[in-house]
Amino acid sequence: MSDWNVSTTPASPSRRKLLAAMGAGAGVAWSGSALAQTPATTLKCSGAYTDALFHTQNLQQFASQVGSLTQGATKIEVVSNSKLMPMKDVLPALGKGDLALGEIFMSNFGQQYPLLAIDSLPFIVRGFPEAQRLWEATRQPIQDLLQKQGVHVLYAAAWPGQGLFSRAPINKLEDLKGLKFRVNNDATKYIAEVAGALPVDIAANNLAKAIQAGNVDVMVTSSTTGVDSQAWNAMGYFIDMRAWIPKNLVCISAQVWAKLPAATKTAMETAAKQAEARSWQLAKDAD
Ligand code: PCA
Repeated sequence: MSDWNVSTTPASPSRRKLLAAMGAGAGVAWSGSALAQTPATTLKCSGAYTDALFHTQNLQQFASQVGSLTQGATKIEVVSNSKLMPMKDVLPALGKGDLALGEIFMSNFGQQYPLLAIDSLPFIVRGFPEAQRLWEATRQPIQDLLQKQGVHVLYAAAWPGQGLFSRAPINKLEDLKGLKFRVNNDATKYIAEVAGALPVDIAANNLAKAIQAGNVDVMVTSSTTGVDSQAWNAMGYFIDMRAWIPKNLVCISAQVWAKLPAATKTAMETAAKQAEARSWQLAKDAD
């Protein structure tokens, strides 16, 4: 396991007291002296989006809640904007234990794990309540699938419905022919191919630059990503299709998870539950 993703520092005397109190309160079977020696652990978390985006803010809130619930014993350092690694590398890195935590766009991994493409099938859900039901129905198999890859799912975070942005009006399928169609999963790639467009795979954090450079004519994404990538500078047309409501998954390496003290696991589960509930509300508000 690389040490740049998990680091430890000695516990300060005041934190040691808090740790001892927390351990006792949570019924954790650690002695005061064992806790006194427990170093603070910092876990790095790879975020795929800009600081201003609601997903990153929610992730930061999750991280700071874990910090406060563990009285500073476990700190999560969110590194946003894929500065640690490209999002496509996050799942394998978590599986190998080279990365502690990370946020991924679930359907981006649909080619490798078809189950992860389930929330990006067009027109399967017609709104947030149905999207939530789809998640409830698929959460367990998705968790089981990723667990086998060495990845423990903490929470899912929804995006607003996906619409079509374009430089020129799109009235029929043929209007997409030959256009540079930005893709971020199998669903968008398939649509681009069927329409005779040119699929260009661009991560969300590189989208603003790509649009500005003229490398994207059309894309299917949320209103929030449209704003985040300043799509209006180049794309004056938007069809509010709400074709699917995809999700991010925030995950921890199963190797890292297995080594966490029980109280930290409980703190992470509590914070994850709240982050998941917040994300659905944030997605609705942002739309
Ligand atoms: N924005 C991200 C994922 C879905 C969305 O709305 C993107 O376009 O990659």
